[in-house]
Amino acid sequence: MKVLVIGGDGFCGWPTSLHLSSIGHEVTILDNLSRREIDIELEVESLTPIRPIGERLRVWKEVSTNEIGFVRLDLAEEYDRLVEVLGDLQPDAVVHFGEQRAAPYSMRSSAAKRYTVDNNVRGTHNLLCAIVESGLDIAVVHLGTMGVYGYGWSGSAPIPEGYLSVKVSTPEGELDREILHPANPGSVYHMTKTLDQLLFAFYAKNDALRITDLHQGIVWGTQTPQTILDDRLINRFDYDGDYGTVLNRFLMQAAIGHPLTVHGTGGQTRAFIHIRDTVRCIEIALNNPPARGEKVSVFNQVTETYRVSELAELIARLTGVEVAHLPNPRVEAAENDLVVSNDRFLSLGLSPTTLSEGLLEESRDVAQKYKDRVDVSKIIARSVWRSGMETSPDLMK
Ligand code: NAD
Ligand code: USQ
Repeated sequence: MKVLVIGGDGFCGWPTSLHLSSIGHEVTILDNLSRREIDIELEVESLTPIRPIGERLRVWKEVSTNEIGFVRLDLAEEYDRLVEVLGDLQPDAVVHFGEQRAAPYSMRSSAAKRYTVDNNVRGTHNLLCAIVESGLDIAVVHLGTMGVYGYGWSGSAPIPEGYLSVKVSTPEGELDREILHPANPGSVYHMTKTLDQLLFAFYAKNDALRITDLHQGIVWGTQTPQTILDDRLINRFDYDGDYGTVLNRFLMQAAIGHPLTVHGTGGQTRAFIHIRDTVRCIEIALNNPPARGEKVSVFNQVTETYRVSELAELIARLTGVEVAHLPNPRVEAAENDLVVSNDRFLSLGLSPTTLSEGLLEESRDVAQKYKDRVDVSKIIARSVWRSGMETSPDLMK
């Protein structure tokens, strides 16, 4: 299959591109390298020393003999070139990772909020519009987020995969309906993913585009069987307060003896997935696209759920590092339960990589190896989400 991987230089996109290339797909990466520019803006670098994209691709060719193409293009800004690229490459599928993906970054300033909306919503719309203009039958696999559902909305009922069955009372009796699960984003970033969902629903209905939306949990880990083949293929590892996600941050903090930065009581429950399972899920999604004319196919791309405090206790027990309870800079419920249905990937053969202590050690070793690269001043999250107005806790559910 010919696959265009948008955002293929990023944390999920790079290992996915290598995985797809290693199993015989013809891969081209499209990326504007904005994530590398944001590192410069934030004056922080990936904990792991990632190589320039050209070198990454040369090394992959040396190691695997497979070639991956590269197009530097801004999905949100360069519509006409995008149409040309689709026409030239004629891909069978596009995997869309190309968005600003950090919730704290999206909340740090008005400029960051506006950039996140402009970049993410325009980018997704440009892609859908360009596919229609190309006249090609290109399947889309998009990386969405568990955060579109909100947390704890449905109590102990599992969050379904995208759609909710509801009963509508009418004077003639009850109607059975299936609706998109209500959206309840917790940040401007998460809000852009809920807007993406509407764009997908419209283009599936109006133009019969074949679209899969993967509602992914928090990704942890660093290496996959391909990125580990050569140091120059190493994946990125974000640890700073804006881009670092909770489990990888805790692993890095443990490696340097920094108290684990739990926000509040750590009562927030979130869904997780290892990067090795992310790449496998994309492969499964590519192999199982919806048919033309079908509704958007939604998968919950998660393997486990944990409370933040549980993760901190586990890592503290393994490493002896202290746990710090910091004031929560975010506007989020102090505690929530989370039960998620992930039957679709399991039924298609995903065998989940659970958070066994062995894998935690592997990630801890990466953090240990590169700990001299840590800038300690970048660890604490500085993006404060509160505008001073108190909201009702009920709105957080
Ligand atoms: P990342 O920031 O590491 O990678 C995103 C890539 O997209 C970067 O290389 C960036 O340069 C590129 N990009 C951004 N805007 C672009 C544009 N306008 N044109 C072209 N390229 C552009 O992020 P990631 O962690 O790899 O996440 C990838 C996707 O998966 C995102 O959409 C994110 O929302 C989703 N996701 C990530 C996680 C996670 O824990 N990392 C969890 C759930 C969902
Ligand atoms: N948290 C801490 N301490 C930290 C960092 C985070 O207690 O040092 C807490 C946060 O307050 C939050 C939880 O951990 O309650 C998760 O935070 P996170 O930064 O790991 O994850 P989040 O902001 O939700 O975003 C990440 C990715 C995003 C993806 C999302 C999946 O950056 O791209 O969409 O995970 S999900 O959370 O399932 O929506």
